[in-house]
Amino acid sequence: MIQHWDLFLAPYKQAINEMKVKLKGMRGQFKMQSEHSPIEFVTGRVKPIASILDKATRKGISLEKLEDEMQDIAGVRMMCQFEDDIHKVVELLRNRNDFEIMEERDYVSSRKNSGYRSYHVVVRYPVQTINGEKKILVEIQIRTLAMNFWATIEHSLNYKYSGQFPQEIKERLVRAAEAAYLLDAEMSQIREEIQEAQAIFSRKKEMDAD
Ligand code: 0O2
Ligand code: 0O2
Repeated sequence: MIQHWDLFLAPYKQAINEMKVKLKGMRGQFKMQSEHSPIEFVTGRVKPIASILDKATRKGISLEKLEDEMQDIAGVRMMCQFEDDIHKVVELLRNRNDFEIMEERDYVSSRKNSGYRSYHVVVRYPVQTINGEKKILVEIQIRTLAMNFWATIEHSLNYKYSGQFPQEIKERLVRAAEAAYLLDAEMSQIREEIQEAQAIFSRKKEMDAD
């Protein structure tokens, strides 16, 4: 039994704070080089105790095993403008050596039945404490702004209906997820066309200068 939640959750809080600084730092580096940043913004949270207990009951995880078996007590979210950026962010994470990737779950290429799309990377992040190093599981969710819009609203409706959506709402949410998917696809296409136009324009400028 966990007697002191504050003590148990302290390294998770530290991990989130440190990771947010590091991941936001990557965005800063892209900006400094005047490059498009595949990272739009980063958020993080430690799961509230009530949600930890709910999930433990739902998944049959005993409290002694929370540390090893609940992967999202610490959660970081990275939002991207374009779907392509998600893969760039995953690659950036794979190339880092300040944490170890344990698992990847790709709900971008195969969405969940609910309509949920996102790329999940579970890492083991070492936190330095006064009692030595402690490795913490952190779930990083990487998604576009459109995927995040859908997930945020679906998540809040979930609370209202306690996860038991009427069939009609379920179908509408799947249709809304499809609309978010089309929005991402359209934005990517517009972006490609702008990039092509820019490339043609700069080639023309170079030729005119010769
Ligand atoms: P709720 O209930 O969703 O409203 P800062 O240090 O100022 O940059 P701050 O204030 O610590 O940031 O918050 P941050 O990091 O910007 O965002 C925390 C938010 O993360 C939460 O807000 C949620 O919107 C979001 N979040 C919720 N669930 C998850 C999750 O599973 N994983 C991740 N990574 N983020 C989540 P609230 O107000 O805590 O919660
Ligand atoms: P929170 O803090 O309320 O967001 P499970 O929890 O059984 O679905 P598992 O195996 O723990 O699944 O991992 P999964 O599905 O890869 O990731 C779980 C987290 O992904 C959820 O955390 C959500 O943040 C997000 N997620 C997964 N499916 C959906 C979905 O259909 N809709 C939305 N909005 N988010 C989803 P929690 O536990 O719900 O916590």
